[in-house]
Amino acid sequence: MTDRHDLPAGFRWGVSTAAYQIEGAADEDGRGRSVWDAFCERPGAVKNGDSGRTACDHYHRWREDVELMRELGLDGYRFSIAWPRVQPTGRGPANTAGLDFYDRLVDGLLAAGITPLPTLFHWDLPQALEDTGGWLRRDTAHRFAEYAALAADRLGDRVPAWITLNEPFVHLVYGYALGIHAPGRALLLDALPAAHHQLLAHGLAAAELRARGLDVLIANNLTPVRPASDAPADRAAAAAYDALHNRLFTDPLLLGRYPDLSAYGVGPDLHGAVRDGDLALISAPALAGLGVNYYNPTRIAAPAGPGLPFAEAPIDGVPRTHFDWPVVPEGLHELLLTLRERYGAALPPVTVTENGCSTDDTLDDTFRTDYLAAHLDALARATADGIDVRGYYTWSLLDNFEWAEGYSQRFGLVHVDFATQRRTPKASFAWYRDLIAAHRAASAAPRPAGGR
Ligand code: IFM
Repeated sequence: MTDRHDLPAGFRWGVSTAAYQIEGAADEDGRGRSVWDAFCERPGAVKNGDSGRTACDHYHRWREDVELMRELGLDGYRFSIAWPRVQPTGRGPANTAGLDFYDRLVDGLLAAGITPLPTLFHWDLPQALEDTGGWLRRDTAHRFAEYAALAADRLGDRVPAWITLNEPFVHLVYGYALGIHAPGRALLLDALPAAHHQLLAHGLAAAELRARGLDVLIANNLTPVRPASDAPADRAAAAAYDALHNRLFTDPLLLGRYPDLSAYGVGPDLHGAVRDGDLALISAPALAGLGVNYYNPTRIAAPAGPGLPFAEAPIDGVPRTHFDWPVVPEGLHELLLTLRERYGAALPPVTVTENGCSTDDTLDDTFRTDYLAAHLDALARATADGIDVRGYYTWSLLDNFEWAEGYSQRFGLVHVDFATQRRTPKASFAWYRDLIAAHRAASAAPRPAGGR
Protein backbone atom coordinates (compact mmCIF):
# COMPACT_ATOMS: atom_id res chain seq x y z
CA MET A 1 0.00 0.00 0.00
CA THR A 2 1.27 3.46 -0.90
CA ASP A 3 2.04 5.63 2.11
CA ARG A 4 4.10 8.66 3.13
CA HIS A 5 7.38 6.75 2.81
CA ASP A 6 6.67 6.46 -0.92
CA LEU A 7 6.66 10.20 -1.57
CA PRO A 8 9.02 10.86 -4.47
CA ALA A 9 12.74 11.44 -4.09
CA GLY A 10 13.47 15.16 -4.04
CA PHE A 11 10.15 15.85 -2.29
CA ARG A 12 10.60 19.00 -0.21
CA TRP A 13 9.77 19.11 3.49
CA GLY A 14 8.90 22.36 5.20
CA VAL A 15 6.95 24.32 7.77
CA SER A 16 4.82 27.45 7.28
CA THR A 17 4.28 30.55 9.40
CA ALA A 18 3.04 34.12 8.86
CA ALA A 19 4.44 37.46 9.97
CA TYR A 20 1.61 38.83 12.11
CA GLN A 21 1.08 35.45 13.76
CA ILE A 22 4.65 35.11 15.08
CA GLU A 23 6.82 38.21 14.75
CA GLY A 24 5.60 40.63 17.42
CA ALA A 25 7.82 43.75 17.54
CA ALA A 26 4.85 45.76 16.36
CA ASP A 27 6.49 49.17 16.73
CA GLU A 28 10.09 48.35 15.92
CA ASP A 29 12.40 49.55 13.18
CA GLY A 30 9.82 51.78 11.57
CA ARG A 31 7.10 49.16 11.06
CA GLY A 32 3.82 50.81 10.10
CA ARG A 33 0.41 49.91 11.45
CA SER A 34 -1.47 47.08 9.78
CA VAL A 35 -5.17 46.30 9.57
CA TRP A 36 -4.62 43.60 12.18
CA ASP A 37 -3.17 46.09 14.68
CA ALA A 38 -6.33 48.13 14.27
CA PHE A 39 -8.71 45.16 14.30
CA CYS A 40 -7.24 43.72 17.52
CA GLU A 41 -7.99 47.01 19.27
CA ARG A 42 -11.72 46.69 18.56
CA PRO A 43 -13.44 45.48 21.72
CA GLY A 44 -14.67 41.91 21.24
CA ALA A 45 -13.04 41.40 17.85
CA VAL A 46 -10.47 38.84 19.04
CA LYS A 47 -10.94 36.20 21.72
CA ASN A 48 -9.67 37.29 25.16
CA GLY A 49 -8.67 40.66 23.70
CA ASP A 50 -5.48 39.04 22.34
CA SER A 51 -3.32 40.64 19.67
CA GLY A 52 -0.16 39.91 17.69
CA ARG A 53 1.79 42.77 19.27
CA THR A 54 4.22 40.32 20.87
CA ALA A 55 3.05 36.96 19.48
CA CYS A 56 6.05 34.56 19.52
CA ASP A 57 8.56 37.42 19.56
CA HIS A 58 10.10 35.77 16.51
CA TYR A 59 11.45 39.16 15.40
CA HIS A 60 14.01 38.86 18.22
CA ARG A 61 14.14 35.07 18.59
CA TRP A 62 14.41 34.09 14.94
CA ARG A 63 17.87 32.52 15.42
CA GLU A 64 16.44 30.08 17.98
CA ASP A 65 13.57 29.34 15.59
CA VAL A 66 15.91 28.71 12.65
CA GLU A 67 17.87 26.36 14.92
CA LEU A 68 14.66 24.41 15.54
CA MET A 69 14.14 24.21 11.78
CA ARG A 70 17.68 22.99 11.29
CA GLU A 71 16.98 20.26 13.88
CA LEU A 72 13.92 19.23 11.91
CA GLY A 73 16.10 18.85 8.81
CA LEU A 74 13.80 21.02 6.68
CA ASP A 75 14.34 21.71 3.00
CA GLY A 76 12.22 24.85 3.02
CA TYR A 77 10.66 27.46 5.28
CA ARG A 78 7.55 29.34 4.21
CA PHE A 79 7.17 32.62 6.09
CA SER A 80 5.52 35.91 5.19
CA ILE A 81 6.96 39.36 4.80
CA ALA A 82 5.06 42.09 6.63
CA TRP A 83 4.22 44.74 4.05
CA PRO A 84 4.05 47.45 6.80
CA ARG A 85 7.68 46.71 7.70
CA VAL A 86 8.75 47.31 4.10
CA GLN A 87 6.44 50.24 3.33
CA PRO A 88 4.99 51.56 6.60
CA THR A 89 2.19 53.41 4.77
CA GLY A 90 1.92 51.00 1.84
CA ARG A 91 3.60 53.30 -0.65
CA GLY A 92 6.89 55.05 -1.28
CA PRO A 93 10.50 53.99 -0.78
CA ALA A 94 11.51 50.92 1.18
CA ASN A 95 12.07 51.13 4.92
CA THR A 96 15.57 49.67 4.98
CA ALA A 97 15.45 48.67 8.64
CA GLY A 98 12.34 46.59 7.98
CA LEU A 99 13.90 44.78 5.04
CA ASP A 100 17.06 44.21 7.10
CA PHE A 101 15.13 41.79 9.29
CA TYR A 102 14.20 39.57 6.34
CA ASP A 103 17.72 39.89 4.97
CA ARG A 104 19.12 38.48 8.24
CA LEU A 105 16.48 35.76 8.31
CA VAL A 106 17.19 34.70 4.72
CA ASP A 107 20.92 34.50 5.39
CA GLY A 108 20.29 32.53 8.59
CA LEU A 109 18.07 30.06 6.76
CA LEU A 110 20.55 29.58 3.94
CA ALA A 111 23.35 28.99 6.46
CA ALA A 112 21.15 26.26 7.97
CA GLY A 113 20.65 24.67 4.54
CA ILE A 114 17.00 25.75 4.34
CA THR A 115 15.48 27.43 1.28
CA PRO A 116 13.40 30.51 2.15
CA LEU A 117 9.92 30.61 0.57
CA PRO A 118 8.39 34.03 1.35
CA THR A 119 4.74 34.97 1.01
CA LEU A 120 4.27 38.65 0.18
CA PHE A 121 0.79 39.06 1.61
CA HIS A 122 -0.61 37.09 4.53
CA TRP A 123 -3.41 39.50 5.44
CA ASP A 124 -1.49 42.34 7.15
CA LEU A 125 -2.30 45.23 4.81
CA PRO A 126 -0.83 48.60 5.84
CA GLN A 127 -3.66 50.43 7.61
CA ALA A 128 -2.94 53.54 5.53
CA LEU A 129 -4.03 51.61 2.42
CA GLU A 130 -7.13 50.31 4.16
CA ASP A 131 -7.98 53.91 4.99
CA THR A 132 -8.15 54.66 1.26
CA GLY A 133 -10.30 51.61 0.46
CA GLY A 134 -8.04 48.58 0.97
CA TRP A 135 -8.65 45.72 -1.44
CA LEU A 136 -11.91 47.28 -2.56
CA ARG A 137 -9.79 49.84 -4.38
CA ARG A 138 -8.00 48.98 -7.62
CA ASP A 139 -4.99 51.13 -6.76
CA THR A 140 -4.07 48.74 -3.91
CA ALA A 141 -3.11 46.15 -6.56
CA HIS A 142 -0.61 48.61 -8.05
CA ARG A 143 0.76 49.43 -4.62
CA PHE A 144 1.24 45.69 -4.01
CA ALA A 145 3.30 45.30 -7.20
CA GLU A 146 5.50 48.19 -6.10
CA TYR A 147 6.04 46.53 -2.71
CA ALA A 148 6.78 43.17 -4.37
CA ALA A 149 9.47 44.82 -6.49
CA LEU A 150 11.10 46.40 -3.42
CA ALA A 151 11.19 43.07 -1.58
CA ALA A 152 12.49 41.19 -4.61
CA ASP A 153 15.19 43.77 -5.26
CA ARG A 154 16.52 43.23 -1.77
CA LEU A 155 16.14 39.45 -1.40
CA GLY A 156 15.78 38.05 -4.93
CA ASP A 157 19.49 37.25 -5.23
CA ARG A 158 19.00 34.54 -2.54
CA VAL A 159 15.32 33.65 -2.76
CA PRO A 160 14.39 31.75 -5.93
CA ALA A 161 10.61 31.32 -5.51
CA TRP A 162 7.94 33.64 -4.11
CA ILE A 163 4.30 33.25 -3.08
CA THR A 164 2.26 36.34 -3.85
CA LEU A 165 -0.90 35.91 -1.75
CA ASN A 166 -2.03 33.65 1.04
CA GLU A 167 -5.63 32.38 0.90
CA PRO A 168 -7.27 35.31 -0.88
CA PHE A 169 -10.60 33.47 -0.44
CA VAL A 170 -10.34 33.53 3.35
CA HIS A 171 -9.23 37.15 3.32
CA LEU A 172 -12.16 38.08 1.09
CA VAL A 173 -14.82 36.22 3.05
CA TYR A 174 -13.63 36.68 6.63
CA GLY A 175 -12.14 40.14 6.18
CA TYR A 176 -14.48 41.87 3.72
CA ALA A 177 -17.72 39.84 3.48
CA LEU A 178 -18.34 38.74 7.08
CA GLY A 179 -16.13 41.06 9.11
CA ILE A 180 -14.73 38.42 11.47
CA HIS A 181 -11.12 39.11 10.44
CA ALA A 182 -9.39 42.42 9.74
CA PRO A 183 -10.30 44.81 8.28
CA GLY A 184 -13.67 43.83 9.73
CA ARG A 185 -15.94 44.81 6.87
CA ALA A 186 -19.24 42.96 6.54
CA LEU A 187 -20.18 43.70 2.94
CA LEU A 188 -21.44 40.24 1.94
CA LEU A 189 -21.45 39.99 -1.88
CA ASP A 190 -20.50 43.64 -2.25
CA ALA A 191 -17.05 42.51 -1.13
CA LEU A 192 -16.40 40.82 -4.50
CA PRO A 193 -14.25 43.60 -5.98
CA ALA A 194 -11.76 42.69 -3.23
CA ALA A 195 -11.46 39.29 -4.92
CA HIS A 196 -10.60 40.77 -8.28
CA HIS A 197 -8.19 43.34 -6.88
CA GLN A 198 -6.28 40.64 -4.98
CA LEU A 199 -5.95 38.63 -8.20
CA LEU A 200 -4.93 41.73 -10.11
CA ALA A 201 -2.31 42.35 -7.43
CA HIS A 202 -1.07 38.81 -7.95
CA GLY A 203 -0.80 39.37 -11.71
CA LEU A 204 1.00 42.70 -11.41
CA ALA A 205 3.40 41.43 -8.75
CA ALA A 206 4.03 38.22 -10.72
CA ALA A 207 5.21 40.34 -13.64
CA GLU A 208 7.67 42.17 -11.36
CA LEU A 209 8.97 38.91 -9.91
CA ARG A 210 9.32 37.21 -13.29
CA ALA A 211 11.12 40.23 -14.71
CA ARG A 212 13.74 39.51 -12.03
CA GLY A 213 13.98 35.83 -13.01
CA LEU A 214 12.03 34.59 -9.98
CA ASP A 215 9.47 31.79 -9.77
CA VAL A 216 5.92 32.70 -8.74
CA LEU A 217 3.36 30.71 -6.76
CA ILE A 218 0.13 31.53 -4.96
CA ALA A 219 -1.25 29.73 -1.87
CA ASN A 220 -4.97 29.03 -2.16
CA ASN A 221 -7.16 27.60 0.55
CA LEU A 222 -9.02 24.79 -1.21
CA THR A 223 -11.62 22.29 -0.05
CA PRO A 224 -13.31 19.35 -1.74
CA VAL A 225 -17.00 20.20 -1.77
CA ARG A 226 -19.37 17.32 -1.19
CA PRO A 227 -23.13 17.64 -1.75
CA ALA A 228 -25.15 16.53 1.28
CA SER A 229 -27.14 14.19 -0.99
CA ASP A 230 -27.65 13.33 -4.64
CA ALA A 231 -30.74 15.53 -4.79
CA PRO A 232 -30.40 18.10 -7.63
CA ALA A 233 -30.91 21.00 -5.18
CA ASP A 234 -28.02 19.83 -2.97
CA ARG A 235 -25.80 19.28 -6.01
CA ALA A 236 -26.57 22.76 -7.34
CA ALA A 237 -25.82 24.26 -3.93
CA ALA A 238 -22.51 22.38 -3.79
CA ALA A 239 -21.58 23.69 -7.24
CA ALA A 240 -22.38 27.24 -6.15
CA TYR A 241 -20.20 26.91 -3.06
CA ASP A 242 -17.39 25.31 -5.06
CA ALA A 243 -17.44 28.27 -7.46
CA LEU A 244 -16.95 30.69 -4.57
CA HIS A 245 -14.44 28.81 -2.44
CA ASN A 246 -12.34 26.98 -5.02
CA ARG A 247 -12.91 28.35 -8.49
CA LEU A 248 -13.05 32.10 -7.81
CA PHE A 249 -9.32 32.27 -7.10
CA THR A 250 -8.08 29.43 -9.31
CA ASP A 251 -10.07 29.57 -12.59
CA PRO A 252 -8.86 33.10 -13.45
CA LEU A 253 -5.24 32.03 -12.87
CA LEU A 254 -5.37 28.75 -14.77
CA LEU A 255 -8.23 29.26 -17.23
CA GLY A 256 -8.25 33.04 -17.64
CA ARG A 257 -11.92 33.48 -16.68
CA TYR A 258 -14.13 33.79 -13.64
CA PRO A 259 -16.43 30.89 -12.73
CA ASP A 260 -20.19 31.18 -13.17
CA LEU A 261 -21.43 33.18 -10.18
CA SER A 262 -24.99 33.55 -11.49
CA ALA A 263 -26.31 31.59 -8.48
CA TYR A 264 -25.26 34.68 -6.48
CA GLY A 265 -26.78 37.10 -8.99
CA VAL A 266 -23.25 38.27 -9.84
CA GLY A 267 -22.04 38.77 -13.41
CA PRO A 268 -18.58 38.02 -14.82
CA ASP A 269 -17.31 41.56 -14.16
CA LEU A 270 -17.65 41.15 -10.37
CA HIS A 271 -19.70 44.27 -9.78
CA GLY A 272 -17.80 46.25 -12.41
CA ALA A 273 -14.32 45.55 -11.00
CA VAL A 274 -12.97 43.63 -14.01
CA ARG A 275 -11.51 45.73 -16.83
CA ASP A 276 -10.33 44.75 -20.30
CA GLY A 277 -6.98 43.01 -20.18
CA ASP A 278 -7.12 42.14 -16.47
CA LEU A 279 -7.79 38.44 -16.94
CA ALA A 280 -5.05 38.17 -19.54
CA LEU A 281 -2.66 39.71 -17.04
CA ILE A 282 -3.80 37.46 -14.20
CA SER A 283 -3.50 34.27 -16.25
CA ALA A 284 -0.80 35.10 -18.78
CA PRO A 285 2.46 33.92 -17.33
CA ALA A 286 2.50 30.31 -16.17
CA LEU A 287 2.64 29.79 -12.41
CA ALA A 288 5.71 27.86 -11.29
CA GLY A 289 3.47 26.09 -8.80
CA LEU A 290 0.08 26.09 -7.14
CA GLY A 291 0.21 26.24 -3.36
CA VAL A 292 -2.61 24.27 -1.78
CA ASN A 293 -3.65 24.90 1.81
CA TYR A 294 -5.83 21.99 2.86
CA TYR A 295 -7.56 21.51 6.20
CA ASN A 296 -10.89 19.76 5.60
CA PRO A 297 -13.66 19.08 3.08
CA THR A 298 -16.96 20.95 3.11
CA ARG A 299 -20.42 19.38 2.96
CA ILE A 300 -23.05 21.54 1.35
CA ALA A 301 -26.86 21.35 1.18
CA ALA A 302 -29.53 23.45 -0.49
CA PRO A 303 -30.43 26.52 1.60
CA ALA A 304 -33.58 26.41 3.70
CA GLY A 305 -34.68 29.91 2.67
CA PRO A 306 -33.68 33.03 0.76
CA GLY A 307 -30.17 34.46 0.96
CA LEU A 308 -27.02 32.62 -0.08
CA PRO A 309 -27.49 29.72 -2.54
CA PHE A 310 -25.96 27.13 -0.18
CA ALA A 311 -26.00 25.96 3.43
CA GLU A 312 -23.17 24.21 5.22
CA ALA A 313 -24.05 20.71 6.45
CA PRO A 314 -22.22 18.87 9.24
CA ILE A 315 -19.65 16.16 8.58
CA ASP A 316 -20.35 13.51 11.20
CA GLY A 317 -18.56 10.38 12.31
CA VAL A 318 -14.98 11.64 12.00
CA PRO A 319 -12.49 12.92 14.58
CA ARG A 320 -12.42 16.68 15.16
CA THR A 321 -9.55 19.02 15.95
CA HIS A 322 -9.47 21.36 18.96
CA PHE A 323 -10.92 23.96 16.56
CA ASP A 324 -13.76 21.50 15.90
CA TRP A 325 -12.69 21.04 12.28
CA PRO A 326 -13.45 17.58 10.85
CA VAL A 327 -10.41 15.41 10.15
CA VAL A 328 -10.73 13.86 6.68
CA PRO A 329 -7.29 13.06 5.25
CA GLU A 330 -8.79 11.42 2.16
CA GLY A 331 -10.10 14.87 1.25
CA LEU A 332 -6.59 15.91 0.26
CA HIS A 333 -6.33 13.07 -2.25
CA GLU A 334 -9.82 13.85 -3.53
CA LEU A 335 -9.00 17.55 -3.86
CA LEU A 336 -5.84 16.97 -5.89
CA LEU A 337 -7.61 14.59 -8.25
CA THR A 338 -10.38 17.13 -8.74
CA LEU A 339 -7.83 19.82 -9.57
CA ARG A 340 -6.30 17.61 -12.25
CA GLU A 341 -9.69 16.71 -13.69
CA ARG A 342 -10.67 20.40 -13.72
CA TYR A 343 -7.49 22.00 -15.05
CA GLY A 344 -5.73 19.19 -16.92
CA ALA A 345 -2.47 20.34 -18.47
CA ALA A 346 -3.01 23.87 -17.10
CA LEU A 347 -2.45 22.58 -13.55
CA PRO A 348 1.11 23.45 -12.51
CA PRO A 349 3.09 21.36 -10.03
CA VAL A 350 1.44 21.42 -6.62
CA THR A 351 3.03 22.19 -3.26
CA VAL A 352 1.00 21.70 -0.11
CA THR A 353 1.77 25.06 1.48
CA GLU A 354 -0.33 24.44 4.62
CA ASN A 355 -1.82 21.47 6.42
CA GLY A 356 -2.04 20.84 10.13
CA CYS A 357 -4.34 20.92 13.13
CA SER A 358 -4.87 22.63 16.45
CA THR A 359 -4.66 20.52 19.57
CA ASP A 360 -5.05 21.22 23.26
CA ASP A 361 -2.17 22.57 25.29
CA THR A 362 -0.12 19.38 25.60
CA LEU A 363 3.35 18.25 24.56
CA ASP A 364 2.21 14.70 23.92
CA ASP A 365 0.36 15.58 20.71
CA THR A 366 -0.33 12.16 19.27
CA PHE A 367 -3.45 13.65 17.72
CA ARG A 368 -1.24 15.90 15.55
CA THR A 369 1.14 13.06 14.63
CA ASP A 370 -1.80 10.91 13.53
CA TYR A 371 -3.26 13.85 11.61
CA LEU A 372 -0.03 14.58 9.74
CA ALA A 373 0.71 10.91 9.03
CA ALA A 374 -2.74 10.31 7.57
CA HIS A 375 -2.61 13.43 5.38
CA LEU A 376 0.85 12.56 4.10
CA ASP A 377 -0.40 9.05 3.29
CA ALA A 378 -3.21 10.64 1.27
CA LEU A 379 -0.70 12.88 -0.45
CA ALA A 380 1.44 9.88 -1.36
CA ARG A 381 -1.63 8.24 -2.92
CA ALA A 382 -2.13 11.36 -5.03
CA THR A 383 1.47 11.22 -6.25
CA ALA A 384 1.03 7.52 -7.00
CA ASP A 385 -2.00 8.55 -9.07
CA GLY A 386 0.27 10.80 -11.09
CA ILE A 387 -0.24 14.23 -9.50
CA ASP A 388 2.99 16.22 -9.53
CA VAL A 389 3.39 17.22 -5.87
CA ARG A 390 6.69 18.86 -5.04
CA GLY A 391 6.55 19.44 -1.30
CA TYR A 392 4.65 19.69 1.98
CA TYR A 393 4.81 22.58 4.46
CA THR A 394 3.03 21.82 7.68
CA TRP A 395 1.16 24.55 9.53
CA SER A 396 2.88 25.42 11.78
CA LEU A 397 6.34 25.52 13.34
CA LEU A 398 5.20 27.32 16.49
CA ASP A 399 2.00 27.78 18.44
CA ASN A 400 1.01 31.28 17.38
CA PHE A 401 -1.63 34.01 17.13
CA GLU A 402 -4.60 32.34 15.45
CA TRP A 403 -6.39 35.48 14.21
CA ALA A 404 -9.86 35.97 15.75
CA GLU A 405 -9.21 32.97 18.03
CA GLY A 406 -6.21 34.70 19.61
CA TYR A 407 -3.87 32.24 21.34
CA SER A 408 -6.59 29.68 22.05
CA GLN A 409 -5.78 27.43 19.07
CA ARG A 410 -2.34 25.82 19.05
CA PHE A 411 -1.08 24.58 15.67
CA GLY A 412 2.65 24.23 16.45
CA LEU A 413 5.09 21.36 16.32
CA VAL A 414 6.73 23.47 19.03
CA HIS A 415 4.88 24.58 22.14
CA VAL A 416 5.22 28.25 23.02
CA ASP A 417 4.69 29.48 26.56
CA PHE A 418 3.48 32.97 25.71
CA ALA A 419 4.31 34.32 29.20
CA THR A 420 8.01 33.38 28.98
CA GLN A 421 8.43 32.77 25.21
CA ARG A 422 9.94 29.39 26.09
CA ARG A 423 9.86 26.99 23.12
CA THR A 424 9.43 23.26 23.82
CA PRO A 425 9.27 20.76 20.96
CA LYS A 426 6.20 18.52 21.12
CA ALA A 427 6.16 14.80 20.29
CA SER A 428 5.13 15.66 16.73
CA PHE A 429 8.37 17.62 16.28
CA ALA A 430 10.49 14.48 16.81
CA TRP A 431 8.11 12.48 14.64
CA TYR A 432 8.37 14.95 11.74
CA ARG A 433 12.15 15.15 12.12
CA ASP A 434 12.46 11.36 12.00
CA LEU A 435 10.10 11.08 9.03
CA ILE A 436 12.13 13.63 7.05
CA ALA A 437 15.40 11.85 7.88
CA ALA A 438 13.97 8.44 6.96
CA HIS A 439 12.56 9.72 3.68
CA ARG A 440 15.83 11.38 2.78
CA ALA A 441 17.84 8.24 3.57
CA ALA A 442 15.45 6.05 1.59
CA SER A 443 15.53 8.46 -1.36
CA ALA A 444 19.32 8.34 -1.44
CA ALA A 445 19.51 4.53 -1.11
CA PRO A 446 18.94 2.28 -4.13
CA ARG A 447 15.39 0.91 -4.05
CA PRO A 448 15.08 -2.84 -3.44
CA ALA A 449 13.15 -4.60 -6.21
CA GLY A 450 9.46 -4.75 -5.36
CA GLY A 451 9.90 -2.69 -2.18
CA ARG A 452 10.31 0.90 -1.13
O1 IFM B 1 -3.45 30.19 10.89
C1 IFM B 1 -4.06 30.06 9.66
C2 IFM B 1 -3.19 30.63 8.56
O2 IFM B 1 -2.86 31.96 8.81
C3 IFM B 1 -3.89 30.55 7.23
N1 IFM B 1 -4.38 29.21 6.97
C4 IFM B 1 -5.09 28.53 8.02
C5 IFM B 1 -4.33 28.60 9.33
C6 IFM B 1 -5.12 27.89 10.44
O3 IFM B 1 -6.35 28.52 10.61
